Amino acid sequence: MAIVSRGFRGRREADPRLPPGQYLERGFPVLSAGPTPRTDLSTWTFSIGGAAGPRATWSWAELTALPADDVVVDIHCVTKWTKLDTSWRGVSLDRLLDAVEVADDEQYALAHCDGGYTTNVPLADLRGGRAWIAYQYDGAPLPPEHGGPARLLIPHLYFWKSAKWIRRVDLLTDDQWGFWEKLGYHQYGDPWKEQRYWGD
Ligand SMILES: Nc1nc2c(c(=O)[nH]1)N[C@H]1C(S)=C(S)[C@@H](COP(=O)(O)O)O[C@H]1N2
Ligand SMILES: [Mo]
Repeated sequence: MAIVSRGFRGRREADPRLPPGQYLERGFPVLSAGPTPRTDLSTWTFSIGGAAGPRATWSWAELTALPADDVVVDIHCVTKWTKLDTSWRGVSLDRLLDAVEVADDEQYALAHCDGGYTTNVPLADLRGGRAWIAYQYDGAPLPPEHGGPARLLIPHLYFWKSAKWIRRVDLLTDDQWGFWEKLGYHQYGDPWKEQRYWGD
């Protein structure tokens, strides 16, 4: 409207790709709850399993030999930064889940990482071309501080769900909360609904 000055309007104009409460970040902040673990690629494995143990395990060579996707996505951290058009290469969880038997009542997943970090996500959110085990960022091996050798990438949820240094995903019959979820972060974490903390 005419009474709104150009400067005021300029600051208030919302980028449609920015979820509520988020600001644009051009750098790539590092957020880690502990030290950066280092794992030898010759012994590194990634597994999908359940309460009774692993059902499928891939070595580094096996994982990186699988057909991979190149994805360009926006990422949203609960500390309010959003980074647009980040580019990754990784194996889709759809492909990896195809290799294991999943019981009908296993509707939850809990990701486990080197260093002990965990995060929970409904199994459905790992399917549908929405989640990857990512091992490249911007055309180069994923740097250790950003989760290399490999991390979970689930860009439609707040970035704490994108577990760095991922080693295992367990399929569970009940929703077991992960590291930040137990400390007050929302159990689901949809940035478009601003599900930051318990009760949001
Ligand atoms: N293993 C592990 N994964 C993690 C974290 C962590 O501390 N440990 N931090 C989470 C949080 S809160 C965010 S915002 C992103 C940060 O990823 P980045 O450091 O690559 O920006 O990683 C997520 N994954
Ligand atoms: Mo975060």
